[in-house]
Amino acid sequence: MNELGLSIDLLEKELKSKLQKDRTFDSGRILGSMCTRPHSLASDIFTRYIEKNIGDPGLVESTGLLEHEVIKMLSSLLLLKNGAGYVVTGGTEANILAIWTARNRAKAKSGIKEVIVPESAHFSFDKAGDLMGLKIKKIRLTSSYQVDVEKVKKAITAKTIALVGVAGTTSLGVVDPVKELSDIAQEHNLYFHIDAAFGGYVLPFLKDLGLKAPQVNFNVKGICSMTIDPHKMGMSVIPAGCIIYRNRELADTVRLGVPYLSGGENAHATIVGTRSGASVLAVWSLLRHLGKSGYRTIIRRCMDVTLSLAESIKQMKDVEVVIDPVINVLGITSHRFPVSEIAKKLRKKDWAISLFPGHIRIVIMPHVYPEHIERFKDDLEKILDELREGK
Ligand code: 0PR
Repeated sequence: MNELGLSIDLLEKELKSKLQKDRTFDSGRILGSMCTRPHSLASDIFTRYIEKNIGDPGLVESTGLLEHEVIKMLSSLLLLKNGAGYVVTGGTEANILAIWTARNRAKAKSGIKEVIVPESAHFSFDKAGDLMGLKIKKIRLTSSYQVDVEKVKKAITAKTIALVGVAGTTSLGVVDPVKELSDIAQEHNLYFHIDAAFGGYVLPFLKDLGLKAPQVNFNVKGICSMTIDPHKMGMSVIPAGCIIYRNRELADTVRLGVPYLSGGENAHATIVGTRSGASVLAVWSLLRHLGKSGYRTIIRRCMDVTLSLAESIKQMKDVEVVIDPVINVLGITSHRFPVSEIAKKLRKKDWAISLFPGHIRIVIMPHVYPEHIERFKDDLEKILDELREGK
């Protein structure tokens, strides 16, 4: 740090030049992110209330009440009446919290406890396992990329404490057979968590759009908790994830008393201490402003673009879709050329795409418009021509 500070003008110039390599969502080149440019209302509210720390609830009592309202609104989207939960930093924190809750619920079990997750589960479960000394057992997928229920059954032992299902997988947007998993969890008294970090804001709207929508909500009785992230398809500002528990008792399993904070007799049940109240207010404002109809409109547009891109890929030679998209996540593969080569060439043409083993993942977020996809398809055709010519 220098002794003397810079003027704001100079600072702004320096910062701008130092940020040159960062990409922006408005460029239309980001096709591999599950985040997007936040809705302008969320950004406005976030900046306006930036100072609020919901980690000291006594200071921001009203924000605390609005956090309850957020949980109530998201619970009702997931068909739950008396849910409990928190706005957290993202899907990772929500998933770690769920596993922490499962671990505490099964404290009496001795030895290294086991958590069963699909092979497609997000790496936040590996983080949870590492942090808590748990064994994360990964179960193979079926040919439809859902977790293999028979293999789940076989993997259960006396040490198993939790079962995880994904509603909108990171790599392909697939939804696991939630009802079957729920039955297994209930039969073996296992904690059952659904990671709907991405799918939670999409799946509830698909039926009204005339699309086939797997049922993922708390009507499935074995579900103990769900992750649903406002900073993904919720279009809010980073950081905003959410954990919804079926009831208060489950949420309190990881509750820790903090008596010295203002307001007295406080408690924390999140991993993070100081928490952004502005984030809570941004999420609240968007839910109130957009309502179901607003979100449905956004999702309709994302799904239209996704389905039309999937159709175009099917028409192209030498590339295929991995599966028909369930939500706005599309996997592109090729039987003729290595996908890693295609991905390399796409990145060279300035497309920010994700490469998974065997496929390229495209996420059609609200910042992706048809004209961007037209450019993407042109580039993909050119790349395929190059590869055919052995370049
Ligand atoms: N659960 C699922 C199903 C996810 O896909 C993700 C992240 C998480 C949990 C974890 O959420 P947080 O990242 O909020 O902790 N999925 C994205 C992914 O790995 C995260 C992401 C977002 C990656 C934006 C890149 C990016 O630009 O692809």
